[in-house]
Amino acid sequence: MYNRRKFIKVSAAGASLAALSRSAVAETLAQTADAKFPIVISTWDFGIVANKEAWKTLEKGGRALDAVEAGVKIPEADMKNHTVGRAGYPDRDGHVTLDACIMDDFGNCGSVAAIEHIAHPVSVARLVMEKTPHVMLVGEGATQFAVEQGFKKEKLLTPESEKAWKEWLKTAKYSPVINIENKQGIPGNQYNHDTIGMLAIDAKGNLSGACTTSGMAFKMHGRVGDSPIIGAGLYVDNEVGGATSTGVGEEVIRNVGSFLVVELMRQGYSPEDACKEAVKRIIKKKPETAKQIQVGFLAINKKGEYGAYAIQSGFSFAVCNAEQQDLLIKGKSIY
Ligand code: SD4
Repeated sequence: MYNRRKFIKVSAAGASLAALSRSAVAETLAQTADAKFPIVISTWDFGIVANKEAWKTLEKGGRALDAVEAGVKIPEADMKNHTVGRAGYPDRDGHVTLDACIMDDFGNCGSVAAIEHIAHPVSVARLVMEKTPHVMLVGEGATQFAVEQGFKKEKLLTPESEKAWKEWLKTAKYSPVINIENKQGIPGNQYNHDTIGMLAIDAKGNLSGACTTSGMAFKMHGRVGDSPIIGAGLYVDNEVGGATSTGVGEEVIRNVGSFLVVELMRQGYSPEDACKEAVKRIIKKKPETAKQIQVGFLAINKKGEYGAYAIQSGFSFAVCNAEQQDLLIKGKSIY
């Protein structure tokens, strides 16, 4: 018979085994020849400089969570970058509203959406995770929380952004263009990129991710995309891997894209195949819409293997590990 004493003994052993197993698994992986970490990967060309910053933490044996926060703060601070952070393009009413989220190896997560006047939304998201009982704060509540935490309230609309917005107002036509920055020659914008999604595995084999954006330029006031939504723009499961997305957020949200990619990896898909399958789901649901838009996924598994897939060509991602700090890879695409 299963008596109470025995049960307590067994469950205590089980508990300590569970506590042990996480680090034990990580250490075992760290020792195997094919384990490729520490490593950090992120979306688009500007991922190179963001990864370099994250690497400073990873190479010292620091935590992946600290690495991804530090990494994505680079494009958030870049005044030439009009798709992420402080110099992001405004919505159609002239408000710069930012979205960001972060997720750690324990499944903790934090997020802010449509936050205004704060240059580093990813750091606010981290504090939502660490200092509140909530996962997500939006709009004025998010700004209020940030100010309470000591963030500086600033005017984010730059002269270039304002000029681009006024130009847009002449036609006021909202039609997200595929890899928009590359094609439209928007004044002041030198990059071909959008949202930054970053995934890292630290030397202990633990994963974290972050995602930050100003969202689709000239969106409706109050519009929130996939980037701050856990499961859509970002998902991390320390047993399996992590995924992040870029592109038209509405289609990613409809398919809970990043969660889907991680679940596919759990079933045995490689990171690239998992991203491809998620892209195919988006296309299958709305084939006509999909032809007109870009969505890309980037993923990494627990072993440090990575891959990406997008609807359209032109999606790039950056990889940084002990061997290479500035590797840029062209993501495969359906079209
Ligand atoms: C959004 N996914 O707000 C973001 C923006 C983006 O390419 O990544 N654009 O929908």
